[in-house]
Amino acid sequence: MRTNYKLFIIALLGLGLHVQAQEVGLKDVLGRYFLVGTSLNQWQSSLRDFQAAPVVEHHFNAVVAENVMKVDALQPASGDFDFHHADEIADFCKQRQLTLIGHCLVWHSQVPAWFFVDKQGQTVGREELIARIKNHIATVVGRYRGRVRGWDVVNEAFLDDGRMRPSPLYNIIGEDFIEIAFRAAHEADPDAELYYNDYSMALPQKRAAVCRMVRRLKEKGVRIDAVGMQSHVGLDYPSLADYEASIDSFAACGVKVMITELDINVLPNPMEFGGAGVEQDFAYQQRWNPYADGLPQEKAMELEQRWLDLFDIYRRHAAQISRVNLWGIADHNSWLNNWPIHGRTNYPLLFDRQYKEKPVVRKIISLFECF
Ligand code: 9MR
Repeated sequence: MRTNYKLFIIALLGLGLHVQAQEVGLKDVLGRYFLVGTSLNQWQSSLRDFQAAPVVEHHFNAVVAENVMKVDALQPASGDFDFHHADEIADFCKQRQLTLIGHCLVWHSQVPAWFFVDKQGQTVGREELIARIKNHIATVVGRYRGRVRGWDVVNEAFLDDGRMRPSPLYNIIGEDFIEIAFRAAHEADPDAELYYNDYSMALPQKRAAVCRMVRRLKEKGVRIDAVGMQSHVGLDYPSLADYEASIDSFAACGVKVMITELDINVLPNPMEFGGAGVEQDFAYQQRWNPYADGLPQEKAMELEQRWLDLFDIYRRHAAQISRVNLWGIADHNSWLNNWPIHGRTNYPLLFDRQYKEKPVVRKIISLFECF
């Protein structure tokens, strides 16, 4: 009887410990090594989607605006800035003591049409475009000085083969636009960290091109603190070896590495698909949307293993990494339900469509607990 009683107490204690362990959030454990972030859409940061905030508070210590700090949101018309939604996310972070990361100052995409044309509708001249970039950066970075820890200054300037992307930025200004943007951001907030951010960063040619750029900026005395590997990955791409090699290469250039937009695409895709270029758009066919009613057990296991493989890399490279950031909280938030094919059901994030954590969250935490 006495033994049974003891066993009962031990079981109760065990249960207590278990419940306590369940309460630890990602940031409580992984946060010992790097920032743990998520992107937020405007419904979440304005609390219209009220389910997101408690998850953010429990699991994350850093936040990025998914869209509201991009050029089209902030300066829809020339000189006409709209900070309403960006201020909302800045307040969201301030109230919860979350680190806010700015995304993004210079990008070829999500730029309003006026930005690259003059009053006659012709391609804008080099000096005028430089002036527009400088003005945008000075205004935006200046406004959030002291509130944004660091900025994705330039986003996606390279093609996957390592050549410069032939965007209006490059075509009109030349590769100098990168240096100009970094210098302008530093001038507007000398304390802000400055990052270069891109996708497909495990590709050797792209990795080499970004390393060359980082070294050149550093030689010229231009501030650059980190390289962001977006990490929109699939179940079987990129290879873990290539991915790890990129972390090592960027770190060897003397910058920190940030995993900035992590998600895992579990859906089959057309052969021609690749990278994360938003211009890709394929017609919907049933065969590209096989898991509309749920992920089969086998796929779920494969997905879980992929998460653990990635987080094991982050664990082993923790000294080189300063932030791991998910691109969204829950599966229904993800852009991957609509890209590169509209209207699919994808499972790319760590929380399900009810904002419930997936079992892999505890496994990731355990991985770092025994570190
Ligand atoms: O997730 C963003 C999606 O809501 C937008 O429609 C899209 C438009 O460009 O941008 C998505 O975020 C992108 C990020 O800003 C830069 N890297 C690629 C991301 C996914 O496209």
